[in-house]
Amino acid sequence: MADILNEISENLQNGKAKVVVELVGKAIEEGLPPQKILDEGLLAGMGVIGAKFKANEVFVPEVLVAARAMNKGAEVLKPRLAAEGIKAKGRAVIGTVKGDLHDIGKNLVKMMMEGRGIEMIDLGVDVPASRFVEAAKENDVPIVCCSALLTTTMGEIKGVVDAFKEAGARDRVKIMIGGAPVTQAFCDQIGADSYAPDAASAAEAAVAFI
Ligand code: B1M
Repeated sequence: MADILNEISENLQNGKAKVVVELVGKAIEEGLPPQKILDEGLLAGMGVIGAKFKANEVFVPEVLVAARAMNKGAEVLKPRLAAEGIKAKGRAVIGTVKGDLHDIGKNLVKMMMEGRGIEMIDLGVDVPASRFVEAAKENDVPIVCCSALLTTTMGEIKGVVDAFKEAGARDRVKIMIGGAPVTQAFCDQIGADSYAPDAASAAEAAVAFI
């Protein structure tokens, strides 16, 4: 069992998206729990890449292909990560804030929320604050999710909170936030509604709001 998870992790680190997709499929067939495949295969591989990136042992191109393999592998898991038997109705907008191109965490949050029956309007990455407001209004959604992975872009989340205030729409939405540098203290400080440290708790909180 550990072998296939290691293989997933190693192929992800080498950016072999096609092999990762095949191995994730095989792990599912072998009956491994999807959350285990995600945590100990895909995210374990991403963790190694993250540490090597920090230590200047790998660079942006290697990280990009690993990220692509991560997203492809996660797509295979998507239908299986849905919590069985639980159906929450509702819609939410999600995006990575302006200046930030990281989308793996956002995609996982989206996936987990979809798994809980929430229809997700994905604005992608590098999303200006005004776009979050427009999309929430256009689609009449009660939840807005912001992701930020850089210390230099997490301040943009405050921009989103302020943009909703300026548009007179702050009380119509719950603003949920997350991403590696984001904390509960930051959430309280900028006046967002909810901080989630991971995708599963974000989905849990969204269901509770709805
Ligand atoms: Co970037 N990068 N990166 N990078 N990158 C980090 C974030 C960094 C920590 C690496 C490092 O130095 N150790 C560092 C930031 C340092 C800092 O700000 N203090 C960094 C840097 C510096 C940069 C560049 C500036 C590098 C450069 O160009 N010199 C550059 C910036 C580009 C930009 O955005 N403008 C850059 C670029 C990139 C790539 C494009 C190469 C690639 C992104 C590809 C992609 O996303 N498609 C990349 C990657 C992959 C990383 C690391 C290695 C991995 C991030 C990741 O996907 N983690 C990262 C190192 C690390 O984090 N250890 C790093 C896995 C993911 C599942 O976790 O996103 O935290 P995470 O999501 C979690 C939770 O945080 C939470 O749930 C998720 C799942 O449980 N969550 C939410 C996330 N969003 C949420 C929203 C919610 C709720 C929960 O709303 C409700």
